[in-house]
Amino acid sequence: MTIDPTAPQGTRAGEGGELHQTVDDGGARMTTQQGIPVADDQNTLRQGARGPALMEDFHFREKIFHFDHERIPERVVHARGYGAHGFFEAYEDLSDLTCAHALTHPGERIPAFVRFSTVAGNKGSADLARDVRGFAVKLYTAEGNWDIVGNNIPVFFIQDAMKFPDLIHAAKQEPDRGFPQAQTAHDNFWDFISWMPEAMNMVMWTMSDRAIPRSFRFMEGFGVHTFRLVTAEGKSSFVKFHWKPKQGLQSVTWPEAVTINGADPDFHRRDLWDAINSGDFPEWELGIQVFDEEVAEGFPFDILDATKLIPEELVPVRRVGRLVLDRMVDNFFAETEQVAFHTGNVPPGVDFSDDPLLQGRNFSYLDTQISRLGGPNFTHLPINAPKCPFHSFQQDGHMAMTNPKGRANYEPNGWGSKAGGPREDPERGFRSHPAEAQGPRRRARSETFADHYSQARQFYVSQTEVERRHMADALVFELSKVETPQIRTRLLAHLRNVHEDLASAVGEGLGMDLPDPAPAARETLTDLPSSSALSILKNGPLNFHGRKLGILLADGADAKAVAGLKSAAEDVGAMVELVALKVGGVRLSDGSVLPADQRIDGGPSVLYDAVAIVLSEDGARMLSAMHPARVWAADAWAHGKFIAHSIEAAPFLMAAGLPDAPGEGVFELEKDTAPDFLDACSQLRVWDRAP
Ligand code: HDE
Repeated sequence: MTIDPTAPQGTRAGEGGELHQTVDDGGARMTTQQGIPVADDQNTLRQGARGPALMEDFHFREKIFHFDHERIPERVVHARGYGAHGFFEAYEDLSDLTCAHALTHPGERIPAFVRFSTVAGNKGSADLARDVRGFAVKLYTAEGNWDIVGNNIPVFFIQDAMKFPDLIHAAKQEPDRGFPQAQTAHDNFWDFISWMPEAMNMVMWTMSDRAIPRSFRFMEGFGVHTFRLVTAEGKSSFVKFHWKPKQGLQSVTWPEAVTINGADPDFHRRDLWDAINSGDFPEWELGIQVFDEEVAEGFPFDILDATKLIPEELVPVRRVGRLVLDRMVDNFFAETEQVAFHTGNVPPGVDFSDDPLLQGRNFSYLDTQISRLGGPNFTHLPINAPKCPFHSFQQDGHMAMTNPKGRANYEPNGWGSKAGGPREDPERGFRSHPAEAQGPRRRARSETFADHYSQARQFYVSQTEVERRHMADALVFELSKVETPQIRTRLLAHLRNVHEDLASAVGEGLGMDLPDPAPAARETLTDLPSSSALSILKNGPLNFHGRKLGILLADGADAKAVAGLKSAAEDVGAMVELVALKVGGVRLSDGSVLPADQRIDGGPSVLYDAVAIVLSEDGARMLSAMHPARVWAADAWAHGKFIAHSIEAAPFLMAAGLPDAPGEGVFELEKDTAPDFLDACSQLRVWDRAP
């Protein structure tokens, strides 16, 4: 091993001057953290083969000491997350709206890191909890990091950051019993909500299928708050940020979510990992809704109220750039766990509005890193460090890793332009928009925030029939887990203000009479028009690209049919998994052995967007006698999936409980071609069939 005395501090020897978050140790000589070569990493140093361990064993002590301190506190919310790298590029120069470098240099690729997350569950909880998904984007722009710390839902539960700890306390495990984990289906959450009518719009979203996405790739992202764009001349406009997935929207159903959480708690992580590693890079377009003060005053709601959105029919979403995720992390801890987002990270050209939720967040995101990442130098971690030059007089602290040379550590100083350290830049430096504010200092909620139901109702009426049914089912499920009848009653009273149909469906499902409507803070309920953008089913995919086909096989399956299905699926950019009784695989009709990806109990049909069942007569007979196989097919049918099958598999489908003439969405491979089947699969479900 050579020693490189000039290697910069903070890197392993010989690795150059950049910040490194991962190193390749493959094949290298093992050393202690002090670089002492290790001869034996299997046995502690002891006095005699059966004697006591010795304190002088510095290698053992270092190893155990480090292990003992491997964990850092998980995020207080959004603990479970999954990140990936990529880039953002603007389509056009938006200098008429902003001087932000990222939005004025079309085609320039700006490195990006995105972390998706659930909110309520702990780090080890399951991916398909009914929950909001975090959609946090860090753009490493030429003028500093720009974080859009958003969610997959465009509104929020509360209007004032003061209530955030209460909301989260109520949503997470109850403090005496320590459960339930990663779900809102319990008394404390619904008790809190029942006293907070402002949450009603958000509750509509979380009780919709938006809260059980099929994949991170198939969901939208929203900046939620109103922000500002500011030009070089200081002209400011209001803006809402959107991320529109090119993959189309898709969710699973609740009964599927419940099964997926057991069969593959990492369903969303695995999906992103598989897609990106197979070269199928998910992509979102950055959308902006831009408006000025005058337009804002014409809305029947307040643009500073984060429980409201701006319907796309009122202000269209202009697509101004794209975000592509094309690289998984090298090390989960170094990148996904240590990444620190902050709503306060905005470059020149982007600014805040007076949304009281946003203002509170601007404190919290910096503050929380002190207990999570251990001190103020978390910005030195490579995943958090800007990729543009950065120079400040902030110094010292735990784990300071990038430290300035020289004498000057304050300013103004008289040490000259080079020795005196960094200097302000009045030209390009960040300047806050000089918005004027007035009014007496008091703890108050604006009257303009008081309509709690109109947009909740708008969301409900914008859904398809199927989606409305799912919302009612979700509310019935959640409120049936609530043990205190008064809480359910209070909720029903709010639902009556949202929509009578929804209230009666939920009352019926709970077996409860409807109470009087809750008294509203403001009597006026505006009947806002339905908005297609709010429905998932109206914004589904155009084809089966990026979706997953599960093929159930048994010995004797027709080799040509299997090969035809696989290649047709690959042609449309879908993934294929083979499911069989044994993971070793099946012997096909031509005598070849085809290994399976999943054993039948590890690959239930809920994991797939569509299924095919290719069996010989013998195979059909064998599987008909097997409970897990029958459930596999019965579930696919009950969940409205498209099913293709060999003609010989028909008796098996009947044994699984499918009707004699299964009708729409069921394809016989001898009659319909595999490409026809996959074409039909782009509709994803036959909703009439689902119970
Ligand atoms: Fe967060 N939120 N939040 N939040 N939030 C955090 O910051 C907070 C809110 C969101 O992948 C924490 O670094 C307050 C809205 C995401 O690392 C914390 C309020 C939206 C993530 C925090 C909100 C979000 C967080 C915990 C009310 C959507 C995960 C760890 C005023 C627009 C980021 C951390 C990641 C994380 C505070 C409300 C999105 C404690 C006080 C609204 C995506 O700082």
